[in-house]
Amino acid sequence: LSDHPTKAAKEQGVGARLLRKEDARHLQGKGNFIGNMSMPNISEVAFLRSPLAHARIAATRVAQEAENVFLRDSLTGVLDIVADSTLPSYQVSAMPPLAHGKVRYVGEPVAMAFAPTRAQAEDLTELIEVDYDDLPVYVDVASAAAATSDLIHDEWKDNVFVSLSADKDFDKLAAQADVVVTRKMNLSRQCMLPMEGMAVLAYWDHQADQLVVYASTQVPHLIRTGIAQFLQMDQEQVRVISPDVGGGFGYKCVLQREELCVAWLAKTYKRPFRYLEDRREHLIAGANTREHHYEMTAYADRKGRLLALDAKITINGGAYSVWPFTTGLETGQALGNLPGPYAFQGYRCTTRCVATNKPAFLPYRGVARTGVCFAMELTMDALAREVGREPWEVRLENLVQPEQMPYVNVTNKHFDSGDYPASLRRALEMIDAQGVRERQQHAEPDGRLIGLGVATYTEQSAHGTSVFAAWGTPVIPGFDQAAVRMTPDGGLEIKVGVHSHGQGMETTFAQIANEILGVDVARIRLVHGDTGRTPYSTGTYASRSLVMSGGAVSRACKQLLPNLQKIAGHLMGADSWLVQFENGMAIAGDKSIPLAQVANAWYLNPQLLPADVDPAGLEVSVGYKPKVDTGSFSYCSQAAIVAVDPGTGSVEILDYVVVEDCGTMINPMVVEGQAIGGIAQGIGTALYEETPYDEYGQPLASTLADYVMPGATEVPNIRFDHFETPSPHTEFGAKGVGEGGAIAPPAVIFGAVNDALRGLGVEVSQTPLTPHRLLEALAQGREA
Ligand code: MCN
Ligand code: SMO
Repeated sequence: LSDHPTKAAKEQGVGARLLRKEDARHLQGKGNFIGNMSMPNISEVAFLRSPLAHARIAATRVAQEAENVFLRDSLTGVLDIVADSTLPSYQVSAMPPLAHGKVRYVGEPVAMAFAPTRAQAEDLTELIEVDYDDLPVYVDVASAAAATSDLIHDEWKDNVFVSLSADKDFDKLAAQADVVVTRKMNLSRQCMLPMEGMAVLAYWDHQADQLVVYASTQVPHLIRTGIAQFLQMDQEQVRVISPDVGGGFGYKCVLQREELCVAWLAKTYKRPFRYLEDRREHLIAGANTREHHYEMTAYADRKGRLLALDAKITINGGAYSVWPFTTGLETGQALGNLPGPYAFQGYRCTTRCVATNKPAFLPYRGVARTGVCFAMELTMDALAREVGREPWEVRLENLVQPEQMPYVNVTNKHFDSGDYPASLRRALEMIDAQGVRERQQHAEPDGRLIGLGVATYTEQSAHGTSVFAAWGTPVIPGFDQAAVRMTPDGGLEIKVGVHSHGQGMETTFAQIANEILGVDVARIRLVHGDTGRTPYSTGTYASRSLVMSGGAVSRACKQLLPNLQKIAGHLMGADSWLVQFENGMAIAGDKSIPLAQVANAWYLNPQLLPADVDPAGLEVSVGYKPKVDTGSFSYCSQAAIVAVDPGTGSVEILDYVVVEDCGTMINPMVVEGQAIGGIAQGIGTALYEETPYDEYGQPLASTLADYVMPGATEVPNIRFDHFETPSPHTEFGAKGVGEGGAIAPPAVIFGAVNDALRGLGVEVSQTPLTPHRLLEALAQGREA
C-alpha cells in the first residue's frame, strides 16, 4: 500500500495497461446519449439565429398562427448570463438567453420555438420576422480594438474584454543581448467538433419537485449553479445529470444559453423539452477557439541562451465572455504560460483579449498553451537559425535543468519535478535526428523536401484555487471529493462529481481503488456526473480529474481500510494491522477470507462484528487537496518528420514521437490514448481546421465539406516513450495529462515544415498550413 508503487505492481492496480471498461458499451452502440433518449410527451426545440454579425434589432413580428414561439421578453424570470471576473481591467458582457436589442454574431439565437418534432419547431421559427439595422462589423482584432463608436457592448469604453501585462527584469536583461530575433505568429479561428454537439433535455420531476436537466456537459455541478442562478431558483431545486457525452474538449465546460432556455421551458411548462445542436449550428455558432496573434522578440547571447523575451499577444475573444471561465482564463493563461519550460529571467508581455463579432471564444483542449507553445517554439527555431545552431541545441541551452527542480520560473510557475532536457534528447534519439540531417543531404526521389521539428512544453494540470483566482475566476477550487462504499457482496461503488467523457475514468479510478482495496476492477462501479448522486465537484476540465478527484478516491479508499482490516482481522482471528487486501481477498499471514465475507458481516451479520467497529462502516466520503495549490506540471517533448511537396503544397507527417512524463501513470494505455487524441486535434489545428469569416462577419465554413478535419489517413502512427517522475504533491505522484497532446503539434509541424523549407528562405507561421497558404508562401519566397 505504498504511495509510489512500481509499474504493474498489481495486475489491475496503478500502472496496469487495462482495457477500458467503458468501451464495451460504446463499441456495441449501447451508450446513453441525450440524442437517443426518449420521453413521453417530449417537445423538441429549435432556435432562430441571426443572419447578421452586428445589427440592432429594430422590430420583431410574430405571425398570428405561431404558437410556442419565444423572444427574449417572453422568458420571464430569466437573467442574462453574466460571467464576472475579478481582473481589474475586465469589462463584463451580459449574454442574454436570446438576443436582446442587438445581435453580435451570425448564428446568435434570437428566438426559440418548440413543437413535437424538430422540423416543426424549425418551421415555427420561420414565422418570426426580425428587422435589423446594420452596424459596423468587427471581424479582426485590429479594427475592433481601434473602434471608438458602435462598440459591441454599448456600455463599454472600448472593444477590449481584458488586458494584462507582466514585466520582470526586462530592460536590464534585454540590454545584455548579442542577438535579437523578432517574429509574428497567428493561429486561425477554429471549431472543436466533438462527435456529439451540444445537447440538453430538461423535465420537471414532480416527485422530487425538481427541475431535472440532462446536459451533455463536463461540469454538471457548475451547470446546476448557473441554471439556478440565472433562472433564479434554489440550487436544491435543480438536478443536472450528464449521461454519456460524445466528447467535450472544453466546449462543454461552460453554461450555454441554449441550455438555460431549455431549462426555462421545463421549469415553466413542467414537462420535457430537448434541444440538439446540429452540425451546422455547431460550426457557425458554437465552439469557436484558438484565434491568437503573437509578436515575439527574443533577446539572447551568441549561443542562443535566452536572456529576455518581449511578447504582445492579442486574442480574438468573440462577442461574449462565457460563464464561468470568462475571457480572463485564456488571457491570463497566455501571459503566464508563454515562457514554457525555459529558464530565462527577463520577461515583458502584454496580453489583450478583444471583442469581435464572432461567437464567444471557448476554452479548447490545451487552452492558451497550444498558442503560446506555437509562438515560443517557433521563436526558438528562429533563434537557432540566427545563431547557427540546431533547434534542439538552443532548446537544451534554455530548458530548466533537472538539478534546478523544483523550479520557480519567470512567471512564478512552480515546476514540481522532471528532467526536461532528457525528454528532448530521448525524442531526438527516437526520431533519429542525425539520420534526418543525413537524409537531407540528398534530394528525395519524389522531389519532396524533408524537415524535422521538435517542441518541449509543460502542461500545468490540476491548478489550485489561487491559480484560477489569478485568472479572475474565483469559483474554481483546487480540491475535490469522492465517496466510496463497499457493497454487501464485496464490490465497490465510487461516486465522484467529475465526469468521464472519453478519459477512461471508469477504468482508471477503479484501478486506484483496486490498488488500495484489492477489489476486482470489474466489480467497481463509478457513479459520476449527477448532482443528485455524487459529491460536489466543479467537474472535468484543466486536466484536473485524476489528480483532484482520483486523489480523493485514493484517500477515501485508504480511509475505508481501518474498518475493513478490523472486521477482517476479527473474522479471521488475526491482528487487524496484519490484514492486507489483494485479488478480492483479505489476507493475514497464511489466513485469508474473501472480501465478500467481510462486507457480508457488516451489512447482514452484525453479530459477527468486533465491538469497537466504527459505525461509519464500509462507506466514506472525503475531500482531497494536493500538497500545493500551484498545480502539478507534466511535460513532454514531441518530434516529427514531415515531407513537403513544393509542387502541390501538401504536407505529410512521416513520423511522430512523444516522450511524455505525467508522473506515475495510473494506466499507460489510457495516457497514450489521451495523447494520441490530443495530437490528432493538434494536427487539425496545424494543417486543416479553420473557421474563416468574410468582411461582413459571415462564417465561410458551415459544413464539414468546408471545415476540414484530419481523418485516419492524416494522423500517423505515433510512437511513445514515457518517463515517470512522481510529483511530490499528489497521490501516487500522478500528474494530469488530458490536454497535453494538443499543445505541441502546431509547433512541431511548423518547425518541421520550416526546416524543410530552409534552403528556400521561406518561413511559415499562420495556422492552418493549407496547401494554398504554403504555395503562397513559396511564391512570395521566390519573389523575395
Ligand atoms: N491518467 C493516468 N495517469 C496519469 C494521468 C492521467 O492514467 N498520470 C488518466 C486518468 O486517470 C484519466 C485520463 O488519463 O482517465 C485523463 O486524466 P486527467 O489528465 O486528469 O484529465 P481529465 O480527466 O481532467 O480530463 C480533462 C481533459 C481535458 S481538460 C480535455 S479538454 C479533454 C481531455 O481531458 N477532453 C477530452 N481528454 C479528452 N478525451 C476525450 N476522449 N474526450 C474529451 O472530451
Ligand atoms: S479545454 Mo479542457 O475542458 O480544460
